[in-house]
Amino acid sequence: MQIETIPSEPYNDQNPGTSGLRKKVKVFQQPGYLENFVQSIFDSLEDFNGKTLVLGGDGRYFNRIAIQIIIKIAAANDFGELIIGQGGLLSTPAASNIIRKYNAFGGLILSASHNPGGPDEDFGIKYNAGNGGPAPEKDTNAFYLRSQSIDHYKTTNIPDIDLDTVGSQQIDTLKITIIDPVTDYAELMQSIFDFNLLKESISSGYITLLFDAMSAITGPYAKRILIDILGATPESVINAEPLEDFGGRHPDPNLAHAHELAERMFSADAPTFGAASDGDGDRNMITGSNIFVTPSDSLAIMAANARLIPAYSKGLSGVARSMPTSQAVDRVAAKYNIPCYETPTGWKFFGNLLDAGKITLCGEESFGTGSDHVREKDGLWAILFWLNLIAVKRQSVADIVHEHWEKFGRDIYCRHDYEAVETPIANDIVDHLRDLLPTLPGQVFGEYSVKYADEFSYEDPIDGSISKNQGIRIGFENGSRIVFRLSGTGTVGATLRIYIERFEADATRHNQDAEEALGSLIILAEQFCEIKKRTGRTGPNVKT
Ligand code: VG1
Ligand code: CO
Repeated sequence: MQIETIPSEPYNDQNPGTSGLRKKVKVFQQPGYLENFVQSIFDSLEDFNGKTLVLGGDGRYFNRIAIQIIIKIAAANDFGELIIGQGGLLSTPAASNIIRKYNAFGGLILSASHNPGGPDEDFGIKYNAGNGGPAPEKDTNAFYLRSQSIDHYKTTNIPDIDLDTVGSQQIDTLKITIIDPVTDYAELMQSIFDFNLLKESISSGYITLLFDAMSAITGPYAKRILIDILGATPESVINAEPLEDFGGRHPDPNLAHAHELAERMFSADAPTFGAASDGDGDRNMITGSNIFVTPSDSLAIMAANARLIPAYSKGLSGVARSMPTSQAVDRVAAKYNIPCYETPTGWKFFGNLLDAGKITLCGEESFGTGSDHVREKDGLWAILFWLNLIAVKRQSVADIVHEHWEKFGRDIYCRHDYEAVETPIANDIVDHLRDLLPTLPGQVFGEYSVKYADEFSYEDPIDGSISKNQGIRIGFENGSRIVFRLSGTGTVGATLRIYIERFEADATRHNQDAEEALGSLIILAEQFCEIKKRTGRTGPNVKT
């Protein structure tokens, strides 16, 4: 193996966002662009000589090409072993598991998650550390800093590697191992849930299910686990073949994008349980016959019932949610007297709490839930959790949700996304909101009087690091909240997310439509941020 040093010029836009570096494929295809970023990561890390790097992605367009490029750079940088998912495929949670299980130094995950794929769409890359979790901010800041002054990268003259044949090969000092992407993950799931009970519940017909893999990474995982192991019918998994362009759709599991699933679940012959996952397999959408479970409620329900699942039978050490996620899980934590942490958006902020054993479950309003079994959110894990709950409780999804609301009250919730807003307009909106904050406390808007108005800043309880500017929050005396933040995963302009919630204790009012129940807060949010006025738009692109 001959090592070559290739001169290159820095790109000024390689600042990772909420979850890695995401750009249009065309941006990644520029000469040296991917190479610079990968070399910047390796230049920022220490003591990995001879150690193992895990490599895999969600199979989107450019995945295979990127993997071949990265293999050569990793070889030149003196890694000892590369563990790669067959076909270059690994779901994000599966990659996290493999890093942990095989004591790897870290891993590179190639994905732009729920963003569309194809030659004119998105690609992404992120580094996960030895705990299996996304690199913390101090590392991603270091990668960015290095990328701004990089003047060369290292590569090798080894030929392209056959990614499709499972097995190991040795090239000089480098071992390359191609593994089945599903096996380790399926074993992990089997160690967490009651697979025998699930098999019985499915074979007896008590549970009928429909899973939409959205032509993304979870197809092979769902086929193996739900069909081969648990015995669901082949028709239970739809859009199961991973496609480079996700069939031209957004692999985003919500009622708008998973419309085939949504139609079936809200029809007369709906299965008992329906679910979907995203491009890289870390998100989940939970539905039951004629009911959609908001991700914030799902987290709270999982926390309240965790003891019914074998792996969590001893209870939870604590829970955490991202700041814009509804306060439903806080009520569960308070009732069971366990700690509840509020972190900024993005899974990297849960890592320290999970590593320190402070929390067992965590989640985000953006269809993400997970536990200490890996260091990523985990779509199929959440789905198996719900299936296991249904099987133990012998209740429908709707009954489980309604019973939870009766016990804890309902945190009525919605999120409105205004996508691809011109960046200067979006920045003006945020500046305007910042100016407004000091004037708001004490002001009364109808039934809502402002209790606090601030910009969320987080001090990590484990390492003391501080993350500022993590979203603007306006909280009311009755516990309602409006939160504004700009997305850190988009690739075009800026996306403004508006998160709105209100608590409803009265069980006779639990079955309201969220948009209606939150109507006056939605009007207030516009009054504060003026997004419609400033963009001329009539409403959000996506409501979840
Ligand atoms: C979004 C979600 C956030 C999630 C992130 C990565 O980030 O809001 O909760 O952690 O995506 O998820 P943002 O900055 O666009 O709001 V994934 O499945 O895209 O890796
Ligand atoms: Co994802």
